[in-house]
Amino acid sequence: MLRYICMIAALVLVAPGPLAHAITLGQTNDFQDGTTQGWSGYATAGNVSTGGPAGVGDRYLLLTSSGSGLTSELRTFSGFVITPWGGDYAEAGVTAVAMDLLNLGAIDLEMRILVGGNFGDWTSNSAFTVPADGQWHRAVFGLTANELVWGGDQGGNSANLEDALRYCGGFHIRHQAGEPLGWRGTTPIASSLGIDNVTAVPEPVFGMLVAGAMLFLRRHT
Ligand SMILES: [Ca+2]
Repeated sequence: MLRYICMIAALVLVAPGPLAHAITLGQTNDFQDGTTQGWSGYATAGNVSTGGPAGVGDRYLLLTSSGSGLTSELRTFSGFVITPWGGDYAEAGVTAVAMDLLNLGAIDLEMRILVGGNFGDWTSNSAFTVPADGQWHRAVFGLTANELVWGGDQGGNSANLEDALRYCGGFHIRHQAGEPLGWRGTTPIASSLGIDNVTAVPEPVFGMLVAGAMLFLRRHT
């Protein structure tokens, strides 16, 4: 029996799961398949059939939190090992993650992302405020050293952003008020949040540089 367990363990260790599901530039979760597309945890997650940013028939992910217990936070994550939001952000050229957010609660939400893994947790330095106005808002969360700060709560691991982005094991989207906190930092709240079109993108400045370079090449070739 032990031999079979070892064989299975060896297969798991060499399986190309993380690579097969690693992040790629441009990947999007639009929730049009009627599922939560792998997002779960901390809040009740469901798929709403209509009312996304594009209106009728545009599905989206709905998080509902109670403020206590297992659903205390407006927070969801895609992780840990086999996830399309894990892997090597640097190699993929992903420098930001954009998404549409809808606050269905009574108070404004302070949204951040958190990149977690064996190299510490990095979270948005500044929160993106989603007003309690029942409208969709487009947020872009940068992944550069100016935009992420170390959570500092993964005891024993190094605060190395470069490594964290090369070996991301879990990607979180959450309401976290006040100063930026790590994985264990929580902001309990009873509220609801819609999420749609979560997209891995280059930051606008990078996109402008690429567009400028293409224009230059067109004019000079
Ligand atoms: Ca959608």
